[in-house]
Amino acid sequence: MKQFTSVVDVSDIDKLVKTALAYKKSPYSDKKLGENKTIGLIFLNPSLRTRLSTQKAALNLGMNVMVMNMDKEGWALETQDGVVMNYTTVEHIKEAAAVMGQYCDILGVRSFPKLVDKEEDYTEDFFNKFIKYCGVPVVSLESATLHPLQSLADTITIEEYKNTNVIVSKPKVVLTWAPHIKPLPQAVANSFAEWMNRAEVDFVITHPTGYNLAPKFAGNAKVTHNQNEALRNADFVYVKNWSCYEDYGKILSQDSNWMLTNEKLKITNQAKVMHCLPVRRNIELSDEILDGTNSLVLQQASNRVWAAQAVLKEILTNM
Ligand code: AN0
Ligand code: CP
Repeated sequence: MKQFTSVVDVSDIDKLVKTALAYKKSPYSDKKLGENKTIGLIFLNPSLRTRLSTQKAALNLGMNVMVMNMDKEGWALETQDGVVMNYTTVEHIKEAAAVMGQYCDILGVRSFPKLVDKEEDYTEDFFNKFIKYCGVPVVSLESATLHPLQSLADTITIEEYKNTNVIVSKPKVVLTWAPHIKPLPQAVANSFAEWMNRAEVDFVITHPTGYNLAPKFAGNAKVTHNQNEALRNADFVYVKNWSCYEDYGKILSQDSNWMLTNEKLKITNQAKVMHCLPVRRNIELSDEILDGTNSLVLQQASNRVWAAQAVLKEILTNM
């Protein structure tokens, strides 16, 4: 693997999942692989899980790790070409990314969408420029439109918890929109859809009208605006808020009826409930679900380490 920005960069998803599960059993089996190699983790937005799990994964492989909170500690970055930089930006991404590439063998980058200009976000303008100018392999720590390390961890979690007794039928996986008070990126939902569309699952997306995901990520998933219909016999329910893709970055609904409760879970096949975290309790997901036995949110967060370790292994062995 030369970079990890989308499922499209992965040639063999099953192999990557198996590598991750092997690291879960034996975290230090490749502790020499990353010796004398440095990864830089560059954050333009906040993070808890991505920062710590990717750092831990790199340390397990014997890598040196540098973390930079670019938004708080770096110079304000310019990304447009040909501008006269006489306003707030201090340094151009051309120099900044190239300099980071001098210090690091691999760079991880997190940069959320601005949710203002759909075209700018969906062409991954920032990420593509960063990749072009840094000159080393890049791992997405969540870009404007995708969060592949999260989706790999989610895929691993579903693999671990799916009912292997039912060989004949595929697990039913439902991605349900949930309410939120702020306009959030579509990245987690886009990415989950991108991975589930390639998995051996029956995949359904449910959301209020107006919340369609970009067709290139929703793919051939079944889409319904009837949450109950989607939840019927579900084995996994993935809960996530996203802001509108069509009416870009807008909030059209805050309908609390979309929040998952134990009552709603009754129509499922005792579904496991997933969320990438951070989650706003009793807005996106009820206390009773998060504190109950159906929740897999901690297992997902735990699998972020093994997901990142498998990805870094693939990149290190192809350098
Ligand atoms: C971010 C999002 O929805 O993309 C990060 C999730 C991993 N969440 C928030 O901004 C709350
Ligand atoms: N799920 C996830 O990526 O969490 P952080 O934003 O805390 O990294």
